[in-house]
Amino acid sequence: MRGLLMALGVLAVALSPIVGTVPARAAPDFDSAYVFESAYLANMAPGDTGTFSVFFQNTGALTWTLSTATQVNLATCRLDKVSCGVPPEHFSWNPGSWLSTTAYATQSKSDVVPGDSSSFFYQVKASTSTAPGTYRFNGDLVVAATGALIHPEGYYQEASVTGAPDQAPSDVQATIGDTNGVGGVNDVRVAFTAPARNKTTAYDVQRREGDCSAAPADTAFVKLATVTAQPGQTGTYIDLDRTNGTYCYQVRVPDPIRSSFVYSNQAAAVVTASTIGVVPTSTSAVMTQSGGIFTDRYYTGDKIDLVFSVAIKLAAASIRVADSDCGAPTSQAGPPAACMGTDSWTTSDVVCGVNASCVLSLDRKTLTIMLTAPPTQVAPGSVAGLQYPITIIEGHGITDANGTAWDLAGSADRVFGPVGQ
Ligand SMILES: [Ca+2]
Ligand SMILES: [Ca+2]
Repeated sequence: MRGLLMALGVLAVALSPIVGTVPARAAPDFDSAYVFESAYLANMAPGDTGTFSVFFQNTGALTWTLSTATQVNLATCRLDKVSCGVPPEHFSWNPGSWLSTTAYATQSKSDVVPGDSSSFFYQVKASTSTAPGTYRFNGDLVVAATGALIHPEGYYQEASVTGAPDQAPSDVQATIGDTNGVGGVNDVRVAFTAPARNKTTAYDVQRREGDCSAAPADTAFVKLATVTAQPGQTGTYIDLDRTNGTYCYQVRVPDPIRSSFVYSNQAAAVVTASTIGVVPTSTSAVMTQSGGIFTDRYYTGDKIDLVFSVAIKLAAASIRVADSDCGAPTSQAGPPAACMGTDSWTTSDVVCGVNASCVLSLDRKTLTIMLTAPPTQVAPGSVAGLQYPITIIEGHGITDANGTAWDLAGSADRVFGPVGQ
């Protein structure tokens, strides 16, 4: 036996140069070559999802065919690059779409003939609690049916997570008050809590005309101010002197990773009592008392109440009135009836402090005028005297706090008399 073994050993040595010259062995059934991969995922924020893809070429003899014994998977490997077909360290990044607990993905082409390539792609999701850092995902191709590694390459890709972005407030509220004593209840106070975990202390307060039906990024939102608020503290902004209307407020903070913003909830404010931009009109004109001297005409002792849409002030106030010599006006809004032929109105002036006492109510919205003497006639008209109903055709020295004149033509009621009307 010993001699024979020796002889075979000599034979083997003698034959080995000959073996080296035979043609290359045929390709193994399964083999692969790494081709390329997608870029690493950078600047992911907690909660973000990204996709990795990698291409491998089939350099073996068999076609890789899905759902058969020759299906090829991209198996998961641990960070040591050699422990494959086991759950990887970062399995928690599986958004639920990985092929299994031990494979990221299968071949994306159903058939990959020898020489052809296929991608393998899968998603990774950074949970909201992921700490900033770089996370590596290792893998290699395996025969799906057996888990056998085809040609270990040490494939990996990486995802980088930055710190959690700043959050927008979630408790924005808008309340209306009279902060500066100008223009009535028309100051909108926007208040919010700065999220406790934020790094930023700068919050943009935005306003949009109209209700809160718009998308946060709607360009109709305009920035009013950048409010400083420490984490966990309250930020406030007061939007002064709004005109009447509906407004939508929101707060945003920059999201530099996405070159964008994150937005708060929206809060609407409906301003109804502002006098800014409101033209004073009379909403009611009623004769409340007759002087008793005449029952058919406006005369000494008659008292009227004029109610205005906003608080008013008086400065050498007077009104000019026209009567109904040409017929009654068609509505309480006036004007006096048009005159036919030679008919004409009687017109007269009522001047506060001269032939009338003029008193404003506490809220300055009701003006009570009592004639202390006959109105001062301007034009005699067709019939002597000021026959009811009376229409106010001019007002002087009766304005809102800003000096805006009483809009007679736009008033709902400027006709009064007889008493009770
Ligand atoms: Ca105000
Ligand atoms: Ca008359």
